[in-house]
Amino acid sequence: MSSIDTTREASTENEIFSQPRCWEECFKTLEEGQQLERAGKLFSKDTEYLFIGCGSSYYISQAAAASWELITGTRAWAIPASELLLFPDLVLSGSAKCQPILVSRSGHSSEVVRAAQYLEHVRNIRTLAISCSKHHPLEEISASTIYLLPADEKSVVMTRSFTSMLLGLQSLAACFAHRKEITDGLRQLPAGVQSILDWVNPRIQEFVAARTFADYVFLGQGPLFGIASEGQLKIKEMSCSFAQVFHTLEFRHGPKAIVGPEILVTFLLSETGYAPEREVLEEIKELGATTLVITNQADDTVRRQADFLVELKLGSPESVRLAAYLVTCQLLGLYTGLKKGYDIDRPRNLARAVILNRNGE
Ligand code: F1P
Repeated sequence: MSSIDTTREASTENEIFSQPRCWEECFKTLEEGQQLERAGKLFSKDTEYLFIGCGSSYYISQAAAASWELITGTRAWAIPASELLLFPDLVLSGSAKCQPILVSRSGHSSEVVRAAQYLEHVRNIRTLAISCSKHHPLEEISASTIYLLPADEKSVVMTRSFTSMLLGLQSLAACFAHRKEITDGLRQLPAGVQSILDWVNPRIQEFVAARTFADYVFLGQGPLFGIASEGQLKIKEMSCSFAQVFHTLEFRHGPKAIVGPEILVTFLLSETGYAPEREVLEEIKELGATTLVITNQADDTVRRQADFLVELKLGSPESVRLAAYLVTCQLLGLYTGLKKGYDIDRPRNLARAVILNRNGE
């Protein structure tokens, strides 16, 4: 199959495995439409960048804001759209000029649409949106929209749309900051992650089939905190299991009270914080947890402490490896949900977007 077939029935599983091909198509649409250069025209140097979204799109915003600072050196942060709607002065208090970037797969999530209306019409601030579809209220309100149509999904659960919009925003940062090595690193990801998917898939299926967990903890620092947040959401959405997220070193300060062999603790080990994060891994393994570790390169200590180890072995700069960390978490959610007999394509209590009526209900 050469291009992405979005006409077939919802299939979260296919959408997870389509990611490397989908990313290549998204990079093409960004280049062909000169979308990054056009979006960059909205930006000026003395600006701070505010990433806004809901659900998975809020976690994209967290990872994108951290990547943005690492790649461009300019201040960036992320908030859920509801914070801007309920505490606008708390969010927009600073004196510095702020460039809002609104993230939404559908462009229909009411809180994100209302955040755009508030910024454009009340605060007279020009906004940039990024989305995987067209013809929606967000594009009508935002000054400019980046489209990643190949990444759109039939499923309720966001998988390739998450990673594609994150890669799109990292590409925008690299373009804006003229960081060619980052752009090159991003373009190498599809091939690198295809081999990771091929290696991880049969092994994580076996791991999930052989063990049952009462609770799931995801740990990550810096730009990996947004990815760890999405990892816990995938377990919740796809398997209706309890799952929590913490900054890795924060897990010591109380939450480790829950640790036992029935708890799966997933470590997204960064290169920058490798040594202190590894110490937490040793300590939590000592307390009896079952551990899943994702890292770029492991040493013997990590190899000994991991019940399940994924080494990404990617040559690209650390800041652009984030999407590669997530695919294992997506597969963990998928196979745990299937094992518990859930219909992954029709997750309990969820819709593709949260659309509220006028009274906000
Ligand atoms: C955001 C979102 C999804 C979530 C669910 C409801 O949608 O919260 O992250 O998984 O599907 O909608 P969007 O604004 O990105 O379309």
